[in-house]
Amino acid sequence: MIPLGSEGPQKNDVPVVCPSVQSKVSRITVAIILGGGGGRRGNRYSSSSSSEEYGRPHRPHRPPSRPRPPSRPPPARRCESDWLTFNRPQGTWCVKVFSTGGATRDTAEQLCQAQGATLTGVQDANENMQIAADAVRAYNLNPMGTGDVWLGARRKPNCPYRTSCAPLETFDWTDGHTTGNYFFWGPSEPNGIIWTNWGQQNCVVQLVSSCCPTARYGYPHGSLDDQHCQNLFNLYACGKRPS
Ligand SMILES: [Ca+2]
Repeated sequence: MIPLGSEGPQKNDVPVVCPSVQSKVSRITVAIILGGGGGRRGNRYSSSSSSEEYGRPHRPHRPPSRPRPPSRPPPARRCESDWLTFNRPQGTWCVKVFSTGGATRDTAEQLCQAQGATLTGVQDANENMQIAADAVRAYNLNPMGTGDVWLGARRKPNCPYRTSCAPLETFDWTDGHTTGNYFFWGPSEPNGIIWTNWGQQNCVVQLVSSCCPTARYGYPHGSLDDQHCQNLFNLYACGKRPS
């Protein structure tokens, strides 16, 4: 019999032990394996030498490592309290309608940019009606004008005339955030009226009424109209990501 541990087994050596010792060693070996080893993993000698054999205290078994809980995502940024909050698939979007003394589409865009925003697009029907309601709020603060609200849209270059493209394919949203082609056009819009000096109606307004289900031209409250970008209107809708 080779005393256990008297000389470390060499590679390919098979230790010879008596059955009783072998049984005890086997139990210890199993316990070590089941307990995770508690020592140097990969040491081929660790299972054949026993601390019990030599009276050394057991090294405490290291508890199995627990999976770390997933890290919490950063808290969602919120829109300012007086801006509408839209939870779009592509992220949160904040919108507010403002009133001014009369602005072209480009001037309205500059007014939005002065607030870190841009003229907003409309993602869906819910947004469309919430923006219309906010436009009525803004209108009631300064009740004058026609109830036209500048939005962020441009006629596609390949759709210069009314018959060039289908109504839902005629304009692009310009805010860099709105996706899709939800355009709640008024009847017969976008009609692409061409004026000699102003050219095509390359921009878009939303028509709102502070009193009635119908707005200008008898169009439904909240419906859209293509307009000449040079026109002057009092309302404009800004959009931005939360800051
Ligand atoms: Ca029009």
